[in-house]
Amino acid sequence: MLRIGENLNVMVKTIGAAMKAKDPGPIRKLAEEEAEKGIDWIDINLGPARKGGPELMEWVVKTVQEVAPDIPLALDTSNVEAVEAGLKVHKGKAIINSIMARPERMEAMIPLVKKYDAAFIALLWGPPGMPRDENERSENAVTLITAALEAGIPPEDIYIDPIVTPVNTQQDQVKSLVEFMKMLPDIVETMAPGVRSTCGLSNVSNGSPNQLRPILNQTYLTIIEKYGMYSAIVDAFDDEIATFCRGEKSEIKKIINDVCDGNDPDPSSLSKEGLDYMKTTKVLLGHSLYSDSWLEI
Ligand code: THG
Repeated sequence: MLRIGENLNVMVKTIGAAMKAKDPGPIRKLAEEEAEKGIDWIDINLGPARKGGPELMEWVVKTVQEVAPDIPLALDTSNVEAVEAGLKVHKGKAIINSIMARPERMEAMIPLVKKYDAAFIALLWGPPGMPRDENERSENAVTLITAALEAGIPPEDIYIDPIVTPVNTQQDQVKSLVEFMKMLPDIVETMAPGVRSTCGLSNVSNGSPNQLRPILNQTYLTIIEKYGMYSAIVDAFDDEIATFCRGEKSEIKKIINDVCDGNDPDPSSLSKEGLDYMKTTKVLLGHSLYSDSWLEI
């Protein structure tokens, strides 16, 4: 699974301050460190960037590409002018993060994808907001893929993001995303073979106890990878998640995959660690109810 590094974020104190002061030091350092970690894209998250968004995006893109020229960037802001300012100076194929399935967002941003030969993350957020289930996710995916194809965007430049939600408050949505991933290959095969996918992985563990976030993230990554997830927005410095993304951890992945296939391993054959991954898989698939103490049950 390919990785988009989430760390270059205006919400991070040192980075937000460096952006405000146009101090390139901390931004260069973080970009170099993400590059050393072998990240596939660096996400540049400016948030809404209402004031000075275009100049800021232009400056950050140039600053990052000076030290990490071989890594493409994901331009993450709701400010359309800032996205275009970034695309203008970006070298290589940028990804716009993201375009929602809303007419005004698609009309403003899909032409930019075409004009700058970029890619884009198709966020399955519809006109009424968050999709309620896998069927609404499918509708929004069809809307976005249709609009992109009409604009002449190649399928390989479309990354479907089914929207990961926290399991502690929206367990049904976590399951519905998995159901959607099972449906996505049919949509892609009939409409546009080559369409890819991505997601903000750590959303799944937002609000869960800190020491339990890694096992939730790792297990969910393995489940959605089984159903075809192509890439994920992750912490570039989480070496364990990187190990999972590189295709290692095959023993743990086998336990998770077996549970997904309905072939639950015999609990008495598993180590404590193996049992924890089995329990976590059941919670993420909605087979057992989430609580902060799910591993102790
Ligand atoms: N899909 C797409 N883009 C996205 C998201 C998504 N961009 C934003 C977000 N979700 C992914 N990016 C981040 C960036 C930073 C952090 C998490 C996700 C982060 N998290 C800390 C944590 O998880 O502990 C701190 C959180 C906090 O302070 O609240 O830093 O889903 N297309």
